[in-house]
Amino acid sequence: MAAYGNTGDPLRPDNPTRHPTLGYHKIRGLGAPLRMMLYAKKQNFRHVAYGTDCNQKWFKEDKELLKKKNSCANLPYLVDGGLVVSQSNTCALYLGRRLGIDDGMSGTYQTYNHTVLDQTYDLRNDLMKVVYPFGSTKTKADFEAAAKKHFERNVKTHFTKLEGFCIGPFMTGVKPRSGDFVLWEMLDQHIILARALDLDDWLGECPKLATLHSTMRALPELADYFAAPCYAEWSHNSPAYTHFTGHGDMDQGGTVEEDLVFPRE
Ligand SMILES: N[C@@H](CCC(=O)N[C@@H](CS)C(=O)NCC(=O)O)C(=O)O
Repeated sequence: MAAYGNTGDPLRPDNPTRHPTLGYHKIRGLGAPLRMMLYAKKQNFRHVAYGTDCNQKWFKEDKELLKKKNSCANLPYLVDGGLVVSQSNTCALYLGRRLGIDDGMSGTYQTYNHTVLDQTYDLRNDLMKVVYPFGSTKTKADFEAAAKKHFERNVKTHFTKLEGFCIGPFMTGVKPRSGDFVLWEMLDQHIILARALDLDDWLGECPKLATLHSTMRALPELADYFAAPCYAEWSHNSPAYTHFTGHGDMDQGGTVEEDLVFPRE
């Protein structure tokens, strides 16, 4: 079913730039670490962020085009030439290789990095049951109690595991790897959520994770990313459904399509 190989960009057959495209909802969510990686490496890219017109623009239009190349097409996705990549952790590993972020890791460290991605995904899945009404947290009235329980149980468990797994200052040592970008987003969302609800974020118990978060936040190569609307202004979760956007009630607005071209040093 999959049409592997470099057979032309399905979204933009006449794409003259050869820049990869990153597509995701117009929220932070699973797309944020991938944006961070592209910004960190000053990789020019076409940024597609589906907004309130997502049903038309993603489900009826772009998804149908991408499915012809990759039946697993989903949000987030990357299109790089004729290659369509989906599943957020696969996208992170793809960019890790494509951008050199994961270069030079031995097989052992690649395996550790993969563990970081999967452990972080377990944390993310637990968080989703709290911030969206699709699980047991049906209403906004249930949200605060559910979040408190989430920090006391899930966050404590996942952070403790990750703290024990962290070499420092980043998860597998001196350089931030793909797993660090994905973990950073989850740490940051939890810090902001804890602050909003006046809860303990557990980072006091996890000094290595706290250092990882603050070290990455201070990296000069990420300054543009932290100033960009996709980090500073967009909702953590889909505003139409979530109990927590990170910015109060907000209007997501329509789809954004932009070519991000970074100045060359
Ligand atoms: N396990 C997948 C989950 C992907 C997923 O659930 N994507 C959601 C947004 S977070 C979506 O709206 N997908 C669009 C679709 O189903 O076409 C991943 O990590 O990428």
